[in-house]
Amino acid sequence: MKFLEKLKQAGNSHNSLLCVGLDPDPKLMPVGMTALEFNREIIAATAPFVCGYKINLAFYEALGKQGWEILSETCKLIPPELLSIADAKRGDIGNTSKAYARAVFDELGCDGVTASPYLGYDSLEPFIEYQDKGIFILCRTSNQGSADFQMLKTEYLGQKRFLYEVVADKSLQWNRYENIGLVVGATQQEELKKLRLSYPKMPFLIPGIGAQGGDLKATVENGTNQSGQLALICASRGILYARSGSEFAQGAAEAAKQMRDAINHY
Ligand code: U5P
Repeated sequence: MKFLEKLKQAGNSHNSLLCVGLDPDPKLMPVGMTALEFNREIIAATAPFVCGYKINLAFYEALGKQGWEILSETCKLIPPELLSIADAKRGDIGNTSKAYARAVFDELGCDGVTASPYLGYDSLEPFIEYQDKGIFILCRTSNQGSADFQMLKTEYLGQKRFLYEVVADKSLQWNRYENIGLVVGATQQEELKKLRLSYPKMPFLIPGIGAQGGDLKATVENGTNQSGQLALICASRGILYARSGSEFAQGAAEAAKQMRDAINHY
């Protein structure tokens, strides 16, 4: 199935644009619980309210040698009708990117990946060649330091453009299989609005809701297309750790339902 079709189907399955970030942090999880047990309960509690899960590989690498096993088992727990996006921010010389692509798509079986544009087209091509998978290119990220490079003005096709605008334009040029999307932070509303107007057919992965304080209403208004689609609105800590201790799963379910309903309301 083509990635855009899968995205649409996943959104329709629970009438949701919410994507929960599975970022298990031993400092915030209930004491004595493994990351896999935590993820299992989070997925069971939140699945009815989401279109998918975004799995940041950093939290699994940080678990040491069990990390990959937990990551791989977590991917298998995600219901097949929902999306699994590996937030890996990959990108290296072509030959190395081929190995990165095999890892996230063949080994983990994820539906999508995040990738950095910094090394250029040949660093992304191995991912793009998986025509049914989604590649979300970092365009205007949610963190404060994102302005250091992304907001630099540069000469592009005879005009002064911000670097993030060049990234978006190149991403569109590379989108011959319609499997490329952009990462745009929920803390960057002005750029989110501009990008949506310029790229009405591209999916956007939008992190920064919840702990980072992104504005949910503005995110829906600026980030979705005219039919209210093509946005994956992401929250991790705001859902995973909405309540502490033994009530974490119930807290996550409530937070996810509330966010899904608010998105649909807006
Ligand atoms: N993420 C961002 N901003 C970006 C790209 C990715 O926050 O521009 C990722 C983080 O690495 C983390 C998640 O995995 O999205 C946000 O987590 P939280 O702030 O909702 O807890």
